[in-house]
Parts: sequence; structure tokens; C-alpha cells
Amino acid sequence: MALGTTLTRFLIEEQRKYPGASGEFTSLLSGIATAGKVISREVNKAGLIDILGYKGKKNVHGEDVQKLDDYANAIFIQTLCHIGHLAGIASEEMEDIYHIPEDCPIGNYVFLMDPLDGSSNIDVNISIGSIFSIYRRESKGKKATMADFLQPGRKLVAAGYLIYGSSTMLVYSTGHGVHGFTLDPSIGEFILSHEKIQTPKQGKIYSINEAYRSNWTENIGAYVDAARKENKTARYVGSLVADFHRNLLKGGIFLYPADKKNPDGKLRLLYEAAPLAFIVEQAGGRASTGKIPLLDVIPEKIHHRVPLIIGSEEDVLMAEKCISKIDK
Ligand code: AHM
Ligand code: MG
Repeated sequence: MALGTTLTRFLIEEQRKYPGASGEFTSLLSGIATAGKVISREVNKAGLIDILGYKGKKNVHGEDVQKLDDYANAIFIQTLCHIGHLAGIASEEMEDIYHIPEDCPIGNYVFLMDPLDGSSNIDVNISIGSIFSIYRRESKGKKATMADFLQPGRKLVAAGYLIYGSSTMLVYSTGHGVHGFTLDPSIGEFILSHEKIQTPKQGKIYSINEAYRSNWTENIGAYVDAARKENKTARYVGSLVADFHRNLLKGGIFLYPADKKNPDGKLRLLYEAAPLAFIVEQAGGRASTGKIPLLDVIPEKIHHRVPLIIGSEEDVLMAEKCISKIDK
């Protein structure tokens, strides 16, 4: 692809490769990119919190100001629901499904998101992100149904994330490889910077919150000990998008397992684990619950939690082997 390819040009050229493509993804992804730029701008101002007033407090004008994660949620909804390709939205920030208002056209897809993942890191200038995914809806009526959302990751048609770090990036896949774009703030455009990302088959990094060791089951401890014996190095930001993105590019494994305190793990299947599992598989990596492939888990409810082991293929295979040997 030509040097300096913008996201818009890339999307148009991808669309041309698939005759019969309706252009729906092109407009959805353009909308996601626009929402990402707005959120990125607000995240960059987070250091001014005490001056401008954020976090549900009043601003200098005495007006109520939204928390940044509620703000990100609202921006995605506002940007995407008018496009006409969605029948509903589910979000980590919303208890229930959001139905597209009646004055907007209804489409064939449902959109799921964690609008601001790792938001506890905002105040300390650490990378955070937005995670999104898209399923084709199964129902035919005017409104999306719960069944449209409760689909296994295997049925995803697109997924991706935005990372608000030292640069803002958009990384996505529609099932034809994984592509990364970096925001050039001087022109306000995402520029293709990482075409056809392939994650290394094996990495040096393992990422897990080791403070929870006393809660782990024996098998997780056994894996981490084995990883340390292989001279792997520990890296844990505590912001999933940041940990995942680093490991995707450098190679490595991220684990947020079930433990004695959280028997279902912490991370959400539909908003966090399945979209990243889709991306990692497209990049040649692997994702698992420790027992079954992550993409095969059937969600029971929209806020379903799941243990997550994700990253370089060899590393995840080794973790699965340790877990199946001593399954407690
Ligand atoms: P959140 O959705 O409330 O932001 O929680 C998800 C975050 C992930 O970004 C991160 O991987 C994980 O929680 C860190 O959890 P812990 O602090 O328990 O290690
Ligand atoms: Mg989250």
C-alpha cells in the first residue's frame, strides 16, 4: 500500500477488492474512527481534570460534566446510530441493549463496545483504549433482539480497538488480516502504519496481575513458574488494550484467569475478550479460556465474564497444556 495511505483510502480500496461489498463496513469504520478522534481529544485533556472539571462534577461554568467513560459511550452512540447500518448497541457502560431511535434507519448489524477500557488509569496518564465489535444480526424485526448480541466470537464480522497512548491508533480486522492506523494529529487523519499485522509465534513477555497469586488455582501458578523458567519477562499495565497491543506487536501472553475470588474471571466476553480474540486469531495468535477456544464461548448474557488467555500461539498452547495437566 502507498506510503501515507489514509484510513479512508484504505477502506475504499479494501471495499473494491470484494465486488458486491455494500460499503456498510466502510461507513461504520469511518464512524468509529471519527468517534475515536473525539475521544482521543478528550483523553488528551484528562490532565486538566482539576482545572476544567470532570468526573461527574461541575465545570468552571457550574455545569454538570460527564465522566470520560460515559462521554465515550455517548460519542460512539451519537456517531454510529445515524449511519443506518445498526439495529442495536450493547456497551459495558450500559445495563441494557440500546435500541436505535425510530427516526434513524435500521440496519443489519449490532455493535458492541467497551467505550473506555482501563479508565482507572486516566488520571495518571497511562494508555487506555476503546474496544469494539460487530455481529450481523439474526433477527428480522424492527428492533434488535437479545439473541442478536448473544453470539459466539466465531460469528464476529469485524472487531478492533483504539488505543490512546503516546500516539492514538486504530487497529481493526474484518476477517481479512489485521491493520493498524496511527492518528496524525496535525492533519486529523489515521494513516496506515501497520499493514497485515502478524504476531510472533512466541514471545518473551507474560502479563498477569501477580498480586492475585494467593487466589490462583494451582494450574495458573504452574504456568507462570514455567514461563519464568523460560526467562520470560513480566509486563502488566493493568489496561487491557495497552497490554494486548504491546504483546500483539512484540509477542507474548496475557492472562486474566478465573481464580478463587472470581470464578468467572473479570473481563467481559462480549466487550473485551471476544473482539481481542478475533483480532489475535487474524494476526496468527491464539485465545483460550484455558479449556476451550475463546471464540467458541456462547454468551449467556450481555455482561458475561470469562477467563482470558491470549497472545502468541506457542505461549497460549503452553499455558493450555499446563492448565489441562493440573486442572483443579
Ligand atoms: P474496566 O473495564 O473496569 O476498565 O476493567 C478492565 C481492566 C482491564 O483493562 C485490565 O486488563 C484489568 O481490568 C485490570 O484488572 P486488575 O486491576 O484486576 O489487574
Ligand atoms: Mg473494560
